[in-house]
Amino acid sequence: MVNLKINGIDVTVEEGTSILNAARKVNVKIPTLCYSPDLPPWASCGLCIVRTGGPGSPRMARACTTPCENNMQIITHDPEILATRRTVVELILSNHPSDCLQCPRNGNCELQTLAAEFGIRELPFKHIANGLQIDDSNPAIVLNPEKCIRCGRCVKVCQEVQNVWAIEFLGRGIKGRIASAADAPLGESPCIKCGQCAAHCPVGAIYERDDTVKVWSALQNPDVHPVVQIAPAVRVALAEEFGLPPGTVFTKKIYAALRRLGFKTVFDTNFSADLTIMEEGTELVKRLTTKGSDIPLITSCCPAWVDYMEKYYADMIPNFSTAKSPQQMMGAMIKAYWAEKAGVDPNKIYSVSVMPCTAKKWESHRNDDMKSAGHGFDVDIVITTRELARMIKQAGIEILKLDDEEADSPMGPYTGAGTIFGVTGGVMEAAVRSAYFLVTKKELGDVNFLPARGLDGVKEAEVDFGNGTKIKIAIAHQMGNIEAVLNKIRDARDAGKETPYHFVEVMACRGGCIGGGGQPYGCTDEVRKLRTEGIYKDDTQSKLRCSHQNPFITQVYKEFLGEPNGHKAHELLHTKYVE
Ligand code: HC1
Ligand code: SF4
Repeated sequence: MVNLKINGIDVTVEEGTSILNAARKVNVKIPTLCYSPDLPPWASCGLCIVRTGGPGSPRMARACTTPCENNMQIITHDPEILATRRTVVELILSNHPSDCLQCPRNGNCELQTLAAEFGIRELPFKHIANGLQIDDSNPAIVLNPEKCIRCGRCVKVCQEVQNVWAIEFLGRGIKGRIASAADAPLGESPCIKCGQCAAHCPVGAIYERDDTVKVWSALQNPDVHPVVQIAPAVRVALAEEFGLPPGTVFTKKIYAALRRLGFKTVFDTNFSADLTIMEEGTELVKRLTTKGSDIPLITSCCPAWVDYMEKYYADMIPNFSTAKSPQQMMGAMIKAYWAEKAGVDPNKIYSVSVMPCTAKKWESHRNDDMKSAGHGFDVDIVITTRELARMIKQAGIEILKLDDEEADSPMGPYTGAGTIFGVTGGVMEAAVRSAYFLVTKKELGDVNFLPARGLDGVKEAEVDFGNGTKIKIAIAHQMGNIEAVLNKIRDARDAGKETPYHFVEVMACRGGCIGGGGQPYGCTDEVRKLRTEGIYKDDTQSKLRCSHQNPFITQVYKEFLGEPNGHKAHELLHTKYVE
């Protein structure tokens, strides 16, 4: 351990702890712009300078990259340090547009907050505009290089965390900027639309495509029947936008707020997650029991992962589950099944989904399979958790004061298995709960499948069905962790050896969808853990915890779909992939 003083307060930290994190331990906040707990520190912005030799000492260091040493006397705030930080902020502002009122990050921009905290009223430096154009060629995210402060967070997360390398630094000095690889339009880059760059950008340089105006106009059109679904992970994060802690399970208030916004029918993606388990679980059991099948089966409900696999691992397309994602299954069921049942003209339905994810915007229009009900796209538009929060605020809805409401039937009620889709390992755990039943015709005693849980980048386990069937599984989340798993599968296949896994779950974002690129800002592992706890709380509080037990799932198969993996299910609920 290392002992030091920070502003005169004794601190003991583990060796290797940065001054920045040691200061946080004693509740001293040192300002930063380039630092994110998700990323390796790289001392680019210069805001975190501190004095390391006690009051008045000339020894200065950057707190984010400097490890604590015994007997250090850190001073984090004095007039000279404050003046230096102020100059750093002023220099950044001199090359940054001052249109805060029209900026997508107005009100939650880290630079704006710093400018307010430093009380900056006028700039001592000449303002220099770069004259760079907005790139809105990507279906999920928008890049405004004019607003880039060159903190590097987006580049680091895209390259080092996601291993995609869709964006990079171009130019030097004041001409330096972020751009998509080779300066091509972002829509033509290798970007997989995960939105992690937007989630980590401290300012308005990369943000989700805003589709709220389209939703508002549908809600105001008397000829339209607006229907909405909400994803598993939205319910444990939206409350953060209204001042409640991460992990607050907010489902029934969200249903109520959606009706106040004008949605006539409110469904829950958790229901179609249960449906996905029926389709994917059946597909798994079929592949395990049919000689010559492509094993492992790999999950396909994460669209950023689908995009990645089509771009980089197209030889593994046969291993991909053909089951559509819960979002797309719900879209198809709304227009093909529910419309007729409810006596609503499917051509008048405007189907909105609220997702923690920016890539879902792309998924909804991915190919013609997404028009399976025959009435335009099955999901017309996707908004993120952040966009829904803005809509609720614009409408003046005091969500905290609303009475709880239920979703509509039959595609609202869900089981605990549906809700855990929102965390890494959740699809696997939900599948195991039902696959056990499908294989053995017996219910699992303890449905908690603990090896699937937690933030380890790759989790491996064996599932014993107790009837002689044992399968090996792997769960990977955060794109950068996936290559190792895929290469292991590919190498075994190419060498004609036995597959290392039978079933693999992949989610592009760290922690799964609870850490999605469209979730409220400020997602760290601490936040991920709290949102995850919220998801498991929702699971354990559910009366039914296995998808096959959902009586409304039984109903839709009986009334409409027939058998899991049957003809109608294939038409509506399955898809194809292309190289
Ligand atoms: Fe997800 Fe899924 S869990 S992909 O993470 O399979 O976005 O929440 O909606 O579709 O259900 C996201 C979350 C979500 C789908 C489900
Ligand atoms: Fe990279 Fe994801 Fe951002 Fe695309 S959306 S640029 S893949 S971080």
